[in-house]
Amino acid sequence: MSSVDNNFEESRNHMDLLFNKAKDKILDAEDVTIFSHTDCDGITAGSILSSILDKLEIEHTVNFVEINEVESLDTDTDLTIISDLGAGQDMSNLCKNSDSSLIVLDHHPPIRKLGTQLNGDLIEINPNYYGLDGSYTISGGGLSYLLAKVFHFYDLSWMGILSAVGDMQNSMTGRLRGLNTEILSDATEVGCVDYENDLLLYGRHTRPLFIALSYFGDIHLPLTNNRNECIHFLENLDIPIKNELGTVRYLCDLSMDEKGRLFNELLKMMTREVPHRYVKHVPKLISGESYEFTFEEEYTNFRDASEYSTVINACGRNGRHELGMEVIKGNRYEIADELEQLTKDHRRYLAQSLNRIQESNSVEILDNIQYFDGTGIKSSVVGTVAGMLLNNYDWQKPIVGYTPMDSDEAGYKVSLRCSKLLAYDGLHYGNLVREISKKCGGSGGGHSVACGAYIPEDNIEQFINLLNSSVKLG
Ligand SMILES: [Mn+2]
Repeated sequence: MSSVDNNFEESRNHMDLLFNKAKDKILDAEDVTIFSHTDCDGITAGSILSSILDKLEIEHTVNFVEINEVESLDTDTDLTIISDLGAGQDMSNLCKNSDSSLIVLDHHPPIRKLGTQLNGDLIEINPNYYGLDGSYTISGGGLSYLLAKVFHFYDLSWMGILSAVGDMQNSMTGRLRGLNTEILSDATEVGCVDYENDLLLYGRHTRPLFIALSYFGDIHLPLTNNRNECIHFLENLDIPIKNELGTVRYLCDLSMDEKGRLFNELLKMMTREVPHRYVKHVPKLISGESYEFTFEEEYTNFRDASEYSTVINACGRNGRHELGMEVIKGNRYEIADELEQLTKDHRRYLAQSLNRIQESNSVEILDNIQYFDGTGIKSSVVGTVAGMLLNNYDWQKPIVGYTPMDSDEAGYKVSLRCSKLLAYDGLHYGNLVREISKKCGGSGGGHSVACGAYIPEDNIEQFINLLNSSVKLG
């Protein structure tokens, strides 16, 4: 079977057939090796797979790896499962003889045809085989949950939501779509996830409302980085910034009525700030679904899916993937201090990096893009820093940051971030960066509004110039 099947029901059934085959492989295995990606989706996928095997009491190890490491991986266990990676890589090494079995659960574009066999047994499950776009219909962790589902482990469904949000699958429309909605309905049925229409302010449970508002949006507003202005703005809307007991209020404390007033006022303000062609997209920037884990305490980093994904990303970007996995698997008590220190250090590091770039005035503005040399910033966070800089500069141009790679290899890690509004113009920056990085002897890709590449040391200037000349702004 290699043809693309557009009938959703049939596609879903075929995927389930493969998930059941994978289930049999797992039940037959004495020991299993899991490889997963190092980002939030990958860490969550690894946590789901590990939770499945824990429940089945099957011995296993979990390893978090980068894309460029995949082709040289090796194991001696009966079964290997690779998640959030593998579709785009040569798997013959992990599936080299008749006693080896490999399950690939990836949502990235596949290089093999559906049903390809290698020397060992290969089960590859990928939404793209069925014409379903893996960048918003399901994540690596989502596929891992669908595997958990054939064992009836519905209690892991919330992790599928965490991985989808961590993978920004809801970023363009503000809500989860495709197979993600199946996971969402499982999760609401079990009662571990609640979702509602909400304002898209980051920090629903942990950032005082007026501060959340000062960071709002990927375009520059009169409110941007101006806490006093935000306090005035809320006062004028008759939205108290403190409750009767004098403690500060968070977005999660607002009534629907208050949220409605805030939505209308933000809509007016943003409509004034953006060029006319973007006006119709503005509501999508302000409102969308929020996802909450009902079993987590309110006012913590773990209640809101998007805040939770920040914690997991902080672990991943500091090379502490196993810590992120322990958090997700619920072994939080033993690691609480370590985790708090890590997130604190991470926040401080980001703030320092941001200040350094701003104080040294190192953002260069070209015709169609803006960029900075982020040498000295860890390559794992250069994209986060770029995103934080965006609304302080010209939000109508994508911003690109680069820094030497953390590893010994010579070359630059490049990250691009842009306002969602630019993506609504129809240019997919992830695809553009993929093409241009290839021309420069590197590799790259990613989402439309957040993507990256590896570029050989001598070609960074060529990359910047090619990108600048390929972007045509409206
Ligand atoms: Mn992913």
